[in-house]
Amino acid sequence: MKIFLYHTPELTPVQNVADCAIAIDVLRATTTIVKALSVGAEAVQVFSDLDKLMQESAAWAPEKRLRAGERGGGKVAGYDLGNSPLDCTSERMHDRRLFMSTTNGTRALEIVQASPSVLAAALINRRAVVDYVLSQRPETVWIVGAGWEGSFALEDTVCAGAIAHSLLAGLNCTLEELAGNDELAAAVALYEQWKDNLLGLFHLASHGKRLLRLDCHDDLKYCAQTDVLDVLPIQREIGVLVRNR
Ligand code: 3SL
Repeated sequence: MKIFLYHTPELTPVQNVADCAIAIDVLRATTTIVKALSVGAEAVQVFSDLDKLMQESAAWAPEKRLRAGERGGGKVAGYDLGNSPLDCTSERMHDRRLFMSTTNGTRALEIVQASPSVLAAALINRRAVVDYVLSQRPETVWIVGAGWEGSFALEDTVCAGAIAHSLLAGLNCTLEELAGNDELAAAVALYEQWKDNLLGLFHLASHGKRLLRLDCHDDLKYCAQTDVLDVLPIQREIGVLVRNR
């Protein structure tokens, strides 16, 4: 197995696909997707484009859908929700499809949607993602960070490092054997340095600071937890993620 890390959708190759693609937007899209599925959402359907989301979701009965729209960290006017995992309660989500568009996270999922196996990962479900990869043993794995508008993000990189760190133990191999590019090796080093203070790292991260300015302290705390939900969002059809476990 070789794992390649791409820090942003813009840096991700488009001329071929990996056997397994893992999209990460720890702050906060993939954390929200995991949480929504954990409390009973029927599926999460992702869009980079807000107009497309409106068009497709209009075909669903209002009591069977929720629309989540985020731009610049804030909720888009006219949407039911923004992008906080803390808004995903079972009362709200139960048996509904969450139609979701965010600034970067849903683009990360979209860029890898042609892969035969597409997963959404965050720190909260790191173990479930690792277990799936260990059970399937794909030859090539791409981890794609959402970043922020084309730039590197510490929180996505540390999560990629957390996944790779756990895979190294599970596969009993060396970093040299596992790492497909330098980015992956650097992500493991970042995780090793910050694994006991992930919330501290989020306070240092530029998007963490952006969310703190928007009063999202509790979101940061929630997103900084590791291995707390045994939920694996996996793509069932293009753009539609369902709970695999
Ligand atoms: O960029 C994204 O996709 C979002 O996750 C950003 S935010 O955390 O909702 O501000």
